Amino acid sequence: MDPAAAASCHPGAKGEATHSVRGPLVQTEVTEDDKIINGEHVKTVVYKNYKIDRVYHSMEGPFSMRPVSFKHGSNDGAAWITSYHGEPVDHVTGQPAPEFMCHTLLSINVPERNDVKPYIATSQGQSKIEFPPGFAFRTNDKPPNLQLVGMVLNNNASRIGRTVDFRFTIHYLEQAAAEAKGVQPLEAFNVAANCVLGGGVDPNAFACEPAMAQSIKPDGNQVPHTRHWLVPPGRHTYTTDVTPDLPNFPGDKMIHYISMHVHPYAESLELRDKTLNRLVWKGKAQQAADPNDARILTTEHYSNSAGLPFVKGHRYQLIAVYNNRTDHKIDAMAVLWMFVADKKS
Ligand SMILES: [Cu+2]
Repeated sequence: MDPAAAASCHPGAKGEATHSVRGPLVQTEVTEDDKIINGEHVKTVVYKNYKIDRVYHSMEGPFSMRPVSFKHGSNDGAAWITSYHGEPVDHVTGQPAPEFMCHTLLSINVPERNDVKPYIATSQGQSKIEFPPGFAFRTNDKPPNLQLVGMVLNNNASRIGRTVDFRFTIHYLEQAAAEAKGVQPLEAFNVAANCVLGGGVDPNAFACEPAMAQSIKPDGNQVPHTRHWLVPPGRHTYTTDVTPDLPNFPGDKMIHYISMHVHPYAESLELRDKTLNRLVWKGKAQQAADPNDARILTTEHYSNSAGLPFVKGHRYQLIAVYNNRTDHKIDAMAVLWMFVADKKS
């Protein structure tokens, strides 16, 4: 399998890559542990010694991708993940180094489709996903297909000559414990801003200039699309009808967790129920104050046991706002990572 394809950062709802990498795949030293702390299974993995010697824009940085398993999963490999924390840390001090975060992923290879499907992702602005009480993401995937990915970003030239590790901490329950506690399983998918490069008009997308040639994909009508585009200076709103990319669930669902993936200079990302003309959820991104410092400080997330309705058959729209405060074009993406469960009647 082409490692570049395998490490595609942010596949769409149907599993296709939303942007592909051109960064080098590196073999790092790895330490791993899987133990019980306060009655909970805790898996830790550290990928060590990523050398950062220059600017790496989105998807250009060195990355590692290795199989992962859960020692205390059930016989069929099932592990119920209650929280996932993935972040770069300084190799020497062990302190978080969020400025070097492109993304981390818990993902699954789908060899028969030569594809990768991310389940859980963190990126600059949020390094920890903690599902609300009573909910967990259940995976019964095993190595070699279940993988952890860590990728470096360095948008700011002044911060070169550093070494970082990627540290993953995953809390999980085994099947019997999840059943005993009545934990509800979450299903993962994502919705992404999608732009059209020309050659046709797609009412679901907006027109854009692509950020990377590698991430351009033709749609069913051979119209080139990308989910990794360039934003000119100034404030811009990008609207995508994400309905065609939604999973075909058998019925209504409830959304219990949403996290954002955006690039520096993003202002907000919102999901709207177009059928009801109603806001579902809106998250904001907080940026570094200095317009020359391309860095996200925080992104908002949604986490709630009660949940938000996700209605089968409704049309959904994603609205991304970028405020490019520089004098040059910047790269952009806009993805919402969604976790849904069956609606309890
Ligand atoms: Cu991205």
